[in-house]
Amino acid sequence: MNTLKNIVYVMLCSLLFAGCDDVEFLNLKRDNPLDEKNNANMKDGVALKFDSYNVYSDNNDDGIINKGETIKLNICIKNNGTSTAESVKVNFSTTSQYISNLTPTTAINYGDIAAGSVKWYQYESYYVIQFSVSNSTPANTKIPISLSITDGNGNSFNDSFDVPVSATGANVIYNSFNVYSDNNSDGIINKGESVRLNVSLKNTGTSMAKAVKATFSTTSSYVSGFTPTSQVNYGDITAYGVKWADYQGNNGTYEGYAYYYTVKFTVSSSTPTNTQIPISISIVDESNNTWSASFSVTVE
Ligand SMILES: [Ca+2]
Ligand SMILES: [Ca+2]
Repeated sequence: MNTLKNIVYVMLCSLLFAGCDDVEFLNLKRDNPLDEKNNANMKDGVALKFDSYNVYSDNNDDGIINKGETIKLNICIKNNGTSTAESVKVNFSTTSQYISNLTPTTAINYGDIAAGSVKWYQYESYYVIQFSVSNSTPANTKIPISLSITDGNGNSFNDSFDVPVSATGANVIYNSFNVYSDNNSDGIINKGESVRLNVSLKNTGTSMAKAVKATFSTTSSYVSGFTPTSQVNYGDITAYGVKWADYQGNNGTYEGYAYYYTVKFTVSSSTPTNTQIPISISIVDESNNTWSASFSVTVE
């Protein structure tokens, strides 16, 4: 008899729990942000939150946030409530050590936001905040932006979102050199000559490299008087672009040809024929992106 009693007991329990959906007190409160139906934060029929952002401007104009850039963002706010949010104001801030000069620091007026609607500051292709990203920011760092939102009825809402800092899309490499001058003017590097070379760089990346500088050096024991040892300016190099060095405000080219020189050096008169002279290039842009390149010239 005990066995039968136990079976009946187990069946009754199963029926009770199978019907849990209908038992009010057993239902836990759901919070699924993906269905956008969570009104747990609704106050006076208003529920304000971050919706989306877009990059209005950045230094190299690729719409991607990179280290060393000054960024302007527009930010869209959503009212998930059932009533119009009146006189919405938003204050933006960040705790990121990689961000400086986030402005404005005062609350920004978004005006009224209708129920179920989104609203950009002013208009979508504009900006609401500006900040500088440190040029020491590691790639893939996420910058947290906090929003403190209020409405005209004194209700307040807090939200936040992350903006990613991506590695630069630029990639600068050595492209080519030409002999600008040599002693016997045959355009060939011979032993005992003082040689002046022009050197072009290429950006093989998909984004512009800004304010590129290159430092040239050689370890060859056959070379003396290698100058300059200081940085040479190349200016901005567009995606897929080739550039000769900049000289004193002009871009060092005329109808695509270099008309000045980048480096000069003297080749020892004891240099064996077919000696390779290696030249290293240390490249940096305004955001402290760095690239190493090299090429060699042959003494004939
Ligand atoms: Ca960028
Ligand atoms: Ca020569």
